[in-house]
Amino acid sequence: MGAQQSALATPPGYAIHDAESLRTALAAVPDVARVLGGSPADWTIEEVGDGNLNLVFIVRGPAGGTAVKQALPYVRLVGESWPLPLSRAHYEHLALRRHSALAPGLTPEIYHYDATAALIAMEYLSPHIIMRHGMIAGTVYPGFAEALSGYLAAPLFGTSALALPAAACKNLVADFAGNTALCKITEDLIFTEPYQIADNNRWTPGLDGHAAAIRGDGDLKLAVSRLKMRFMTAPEALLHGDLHTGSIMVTEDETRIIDPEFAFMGPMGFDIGAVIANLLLNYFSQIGHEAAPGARDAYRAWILRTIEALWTGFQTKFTAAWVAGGSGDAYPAALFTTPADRAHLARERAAYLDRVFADTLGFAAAKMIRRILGLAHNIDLEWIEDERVRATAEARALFLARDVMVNTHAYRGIDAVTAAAARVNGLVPTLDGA
Ligand code: SR1
Ligand code: MG
Repeated sequence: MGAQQSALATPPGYAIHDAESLRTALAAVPDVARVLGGSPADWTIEEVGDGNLNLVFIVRGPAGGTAVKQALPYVRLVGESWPLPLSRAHYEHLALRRHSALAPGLTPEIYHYDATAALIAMEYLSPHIIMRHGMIAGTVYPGFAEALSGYLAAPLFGTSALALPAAACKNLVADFAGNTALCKITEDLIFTEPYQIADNNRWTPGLDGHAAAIRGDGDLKLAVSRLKMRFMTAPEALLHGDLHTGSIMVTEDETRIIDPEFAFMGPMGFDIGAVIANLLLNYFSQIGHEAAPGARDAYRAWILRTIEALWTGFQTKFTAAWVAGGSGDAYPAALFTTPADRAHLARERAAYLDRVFADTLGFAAAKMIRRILGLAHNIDLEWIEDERVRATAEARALFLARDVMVNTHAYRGIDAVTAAAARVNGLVPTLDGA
């Protein structure tokens, strides 16, 4: 994909920062200089980005710190051969502002946005860590499901036509419509490439047969294409767009959501499915992280309970928001005034949530498959050094994902998914060359 494209021209004034140029730039921003304190010469600056796309600097001063994210004009994971628009920083800061207004306390505070430099200086979250790292270490996050279900329910409801007038929804679609390059990454890397021979694809030795089976699975290719169609054509709410456990920072008591650069108006289930997929991938990866067989069983059980609590929490909060504040142009209150009308509407809410649930499962399955057969993998699995163990974990995840995507409607509730995950985790998969 990227290899055929030419380098992206950057606008006048844009330059890729190093520590010293960033020091000079931040010194000229009073809101940031105040947070850091002291004089610029006192600040320590470290580039710590380990994501696929951007630079991330941690800047510390005598009074405090800031995390500075700068978009590169290309995909960091691949290099300059894959250009990527700097405008993603604009969409990220726009989404952060909108989401933080609807879900206060769950995103980092923004201190400064510089459109020319494609740079956001935000709150330095400490002692928070990337959730993926904590889960690899087997750390329980007791408040996570409660916080994240709130983050999902409030912005997904609050940016939908259930909460907003029609014109406001259309304006939101317009505000994010230009984020096409980031959507295209998703359209290619999640919904297309894992199902065909593609240069970007890679997988663990031992999974050749599994990858070939997926490429030859007509039912699966139809199912993922239906999901792609929904992703491309269902502007239900303002999504984060890349809500994996690398986009979530946690302590045992706090949860913060970062990195919504893939934000656009899309189907709600895409965000919910992203979180569930990443929890399930971590669940299957535990075989490669436990000190002895079974040592992480309690942790596995916590992950499955968390998945259940996440969905039920979302469902409850979303329904409550609709009952309390459904003042958007969809389902106008004036049409539902009698007890019979209200009973119809209650059934309609349940049906709506059933459809979001089906989307959630489909998107979760797609996101599991892409992390095993596509370009960008998860360290939950990648950090398993023994390739046979990693392939075993991945084959189990593929098996579950395939069934969930093709037989979505057989999964009547979230507990059916967690029960299936537990069953599949006990399977001994057949690996190539076994
Ligand atoms: C080329 S970008 C690969 C992936 O990194 C981001 O985190 C998104 O998940 C994207 O699909
Ligand atoms: Mg990201």
